[in-house]
Formats: sequence, C-alpha cells, structure tokens
Amino acid sequence: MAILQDMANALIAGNADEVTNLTNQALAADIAPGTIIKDGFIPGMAVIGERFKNNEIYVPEVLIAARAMHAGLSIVKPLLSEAEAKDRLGTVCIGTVKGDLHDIGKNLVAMMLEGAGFEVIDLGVDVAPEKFIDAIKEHSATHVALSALLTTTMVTMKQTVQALKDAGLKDSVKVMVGGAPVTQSFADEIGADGYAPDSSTAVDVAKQLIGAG
Ligand code: B1M
Repeated sequence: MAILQDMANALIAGNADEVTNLTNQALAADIAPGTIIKDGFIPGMAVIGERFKNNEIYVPEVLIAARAMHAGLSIVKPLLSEAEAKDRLGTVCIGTVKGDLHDIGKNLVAMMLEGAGFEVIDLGVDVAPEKFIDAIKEHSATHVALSALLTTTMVTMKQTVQALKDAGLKDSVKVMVGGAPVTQSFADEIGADGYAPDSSTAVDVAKQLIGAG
C-alpha cells in the first residue's frame, strides 16, 4: 500500500510529523495497527538498520529515525494492545545489564519485538540480575533479552544467566543476548538460548525460541 511505503520513507527520513500524519491517515483508512507496524515501521527501521550496519549512516540518524518510529508507535500501540492482546506471541523482559548505560540498541530491539507482537517490559539500563528475576516472575515472562555494549559488562551478562539458573528460572524463560561485543560463541559459552546480532534478527530468534518462527 502506497501510504505504508510513504510511512516507511518518512521514518527513514526521520520526519516524525509526517510519520504521525500518515499513521493517523492509515488508521482513518481502516488499516490495522499491526499492519502499520509490520508494513510501515518495520521495513523503514530495517532500511535504517541496514544503512547503519553498512556505515552509510551514523548514530544520530538512527536516533532520529527511532524517534520518528516512536511518534507513530505511540499512536498505534494502545490500539494494538486492544486489538491484538490475545495474539501476543509472548512477554519479553529486556534490559541493559548492570554496569552498562548504553540503551540505543536495546531500545531498538525492544521496539522491533513490540512491533512483532511481543509484550515488552523494558527494565532500562544498569539492570541487576535480581531485577531481571523479579520482573520475569512478576510478568510471567516467556523471554528475557540482555543487552551489553561493553566488554566489561559481558561478564555481568554471564552472572545474570547464572542468577537465572540459581533462581530456577532458566528452564522456564528463554534467554536471549545481544550487543556489539557479544557473539554466538559467547552466548553458547554462558548458556544463553539465543543470540541476535541486530534488532531484526532478535525478532526472528525470539520467535524461533518458542516455535513461532
Ligand atoms: Co559508549 N562505548 N561508552 N557510549 N558507545 C562504545 C560501546 C565503544 C565501542 C566506543 C569505542 O570505544 N569505540 C566503547 C566500548 C569498548 C569496549 O568495551 N570494547 C564504549 C565505551 C568505552 C564507553 C564508556 C566507558 C566511555 C567512557 O566513559 N570512558 C562509557 C561507558 C558508560 C557505561 O555504560 N557505564 C560510554 C558511554 C557512552 C555514551 C553515554 C556517551 C553513549 C551511550 C548513549 C546511550 O546509549 N543512551 C555511548 C555511545 C553512543 C557509544 C557508541 C558510539 C554507539 C553505541 C550505539 O548506540 N550504537 C559505541 C561505539 C559503536 O558501537 N560504534 C560505544 C547504535 C546501536 C543501534 O547499536 O547498541 O550495537 P548497538 O545495538 C545493535 C546490536 O548490537 C543489537 O541490536 C542493536 C540494533 O541493531 N543489540 C541486541 C543490542 N542489544 C541487543 C540485545 C539483544 C539482541 C540484540 O537481546 C537479545
């Protein structure tokens, strides 16, 4: 649909006002909230992710595009909850591990997961293992997603996975890890169930882990 392509283009251009206008127009034209996310926001963010990966754009452009996506998401999110609450794929508790304050990538992963139909509980940055454990219990989470951007906080990631094991939660929640210094072999080493190098893959991995991919 042309309006969704326009929306993706506006998001890529970082034009939050245009994304807002087009989102309202799409809703007025009876396009479902989930379709707006799936065929408008996600393709736009996928282009941004790809350009960022290829060093064609840098962090400020990513942030501006993410802000434009948030402008649209804030409109469709309440409607999505109402319309598609029963179809939620699962609940993901996500956070940047203790000692680490980087949240740009984590926020993108959270947005993509949300857009893909997961309920996302964002615990923020500098999240201690106990806080993850409390949130998993409180929200009956199906997944926990840990982000780390520093080689020093990869250690905390390992400690968090161990804390989940000690709390007896490791078998009931799927543990996903990611962040620039994190690799598949590190994920395997610490006993994580899944690793994703980027936010789009994070969605695929989250789905695969519950057999929905
Ligand atoms: Co920091 N920083 N930083 N920093 N910073 C890095 C990470 C660094 C590589 C820069 C460098 O030296 N070249 C370096 C780490 C070196 C290392 O450990 N090997 C570094 C450093 C050293 C530091 C400080 C220690 C600097 C200092 O104070 N001396 C300090 C640490 C503070 C702390 O955390 N305790 C620090 C601080 C900061 C700022 C506050 C200034 C700012 C963060 C702002 C914010 O996040 N709100 C910042 C920034 C912006 C960066 C860089 C430039 C960009 C990070 C970023 O946002 N990338 C970064 C250099 C770089 O990466 N080029 C750097 C964009 C983002 C979209 O990508 O986060 O990788 P990314 O997320 C991707 C994937 O990794 C993946 O999906 C995302 C989207 O595709 N992903 C996941 C991420 N989390 C996931 C979780 C998942 C799955 C996938 O779960 C399943």
